Amino acid sequence: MTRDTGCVKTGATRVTFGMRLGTIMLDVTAIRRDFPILSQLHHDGVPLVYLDNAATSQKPEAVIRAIENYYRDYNANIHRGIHKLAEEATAAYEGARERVRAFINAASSREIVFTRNTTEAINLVAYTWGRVNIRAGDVIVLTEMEHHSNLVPWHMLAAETGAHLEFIPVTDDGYLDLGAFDRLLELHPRLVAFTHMSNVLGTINPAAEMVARAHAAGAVVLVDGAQSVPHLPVDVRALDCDFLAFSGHKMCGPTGIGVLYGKRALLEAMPPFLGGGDMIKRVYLREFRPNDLPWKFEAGTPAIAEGIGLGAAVDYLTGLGMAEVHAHEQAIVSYALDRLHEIKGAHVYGPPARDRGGVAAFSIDGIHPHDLAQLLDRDGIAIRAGHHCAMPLHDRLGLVATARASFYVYNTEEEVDRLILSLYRAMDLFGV
Ligand code: 7TS
Repeated sequence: MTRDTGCVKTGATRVTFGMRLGTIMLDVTAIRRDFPILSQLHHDGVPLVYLDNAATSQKPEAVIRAIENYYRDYNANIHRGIHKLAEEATAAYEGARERVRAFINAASSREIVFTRNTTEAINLVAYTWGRVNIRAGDVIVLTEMEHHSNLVPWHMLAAETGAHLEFIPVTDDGYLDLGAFDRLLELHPRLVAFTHMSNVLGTINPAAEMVARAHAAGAVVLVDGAQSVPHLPVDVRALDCDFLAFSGHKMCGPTGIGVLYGKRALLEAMPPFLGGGDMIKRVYLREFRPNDLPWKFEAGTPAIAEGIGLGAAVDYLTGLGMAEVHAHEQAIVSYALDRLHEIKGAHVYGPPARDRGGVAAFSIDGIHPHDLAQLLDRDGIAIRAGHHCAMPLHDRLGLVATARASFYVYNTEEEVDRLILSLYRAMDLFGV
C-alpha cells in the first residue's frame, strides 16, 4: 500500500492510479457514460463540468431506470396489499433496505430506518432518544465543523431540556483538536455527535478513534455520514458508532430518501417519532402499540420509488468499489489542491489531500465567492459558493463565504484544468 498517486493517459482514456499503486482504480470514461446529464452541453456548447457533488450527486441511468420501472411496472403501496403488485413493491423496497444494510455492514436490516435525508435522521434521534435521555445540565459534545443539520436539532433540544452544548475546536489547518476533545470528555457528556467528513474542509475525522474515546467516557455517539458514506468505505461495526445518518441523494440516489442506522438495543428503547399508519402493531381508541423495528420509525406511506432508487445506487457504488471511489477522489482533490495553490491570491482551506475527501473550499483575494461561482457558470462549471450550511465554521475561519469545488466518481483532471482556467479568466475580468 502506498499513498503515491498519479495518472497515465491510455489513448482517449485517462486511467487513474490511486492509493494502491499499479491498480487501476476507476474507468472514468465508462462511468461518465452511465450519467446522462454529463453529456449535456452548457452555455456556448461547452460540456457541463459538475463540481457541486457535496450538495447532491448526479444519478446514473441504472437509478433513473429503477425509479421509472417501479412506476411503470409495479406501482403499489407497500406492507399492506395482498395483490401481486403490492408484493413486488414491498419486496423491492425491503430489498433496498437489505442492500443498504450490507453497504454499511450493519448487523441487521432492522437497524436501517429510512428517513427523508440526513437532516430528518438526526432530528429523529434528537426528538426520540434525546427527549427521553437528555436532562437539564447534561452535556452534548459537537464540533465547530458541523453542518447546520447536526447543530440546530441539538440547539432545539438544549433549549427545551436545559442541556449544555460544548464544541470540539477546529485547528487552523482544519483538523479537530483531539486534545480538547479529551478534556471535554472529562465532563462525561451524554452524547457526542460529529461529522465523519467536513462538507467544507473535506477533513476526514478519525471516527473510530473518536467513538472509542467517547464510549470510554460513557457517551452515546452519533456520526453524521452525509459526506462519508457516499465517498468512503464505511463499516458501522468497525466504527462502533451508535447512530449513523446519511442521505441517498449525495450517493447517486434520488432525493427524498435518507437513512438512520442505529444499534438495535438503542432503537428498541426509543419511543416512536411520527405517529400514523405503518408504524403501529395495534391501535385502540385511546392507545396504540408500536410496530417492530424498523417500521416503528416509518409512519405513513414512505418514499417507495426513492427507496428502490437508493437500492440501485448502492448496487452501482458497490460495483465500483468504495475503496476505489475514495482513491479516485483523493487523486483528483490532490491535483486540484496543487493547481489551486499555484494561483496567486488563492486561499485553500482544510488539510492536505491525504486527510481529506473530494472537497476543496477556497477563496481568491478581491473576488467574492458568489461572483466567482457566477463567472464559472458562464463557462459551464457548476460549483457552490456561500457558507455551505456551516456558518459557525466560517465564523471560526473568519470568513463569510467560500467557493467550493467537490468531486465524485465521474470527475477528471481535465475538468480541474477547466476550473483553473476559468478562475484565471475571472481574475482577469476583476483585474486581480
Ligand atoms: N451533514 C453534512 C455533513 C452535509 O454535508 C449535509 C448536506 C447534511 C448533513 C444535510 O444533508 P441533507 O440531505 O439532509 O440536506 N450538505 C450540503 C452541502 O454541503 N451543500 O448542500 C448540502
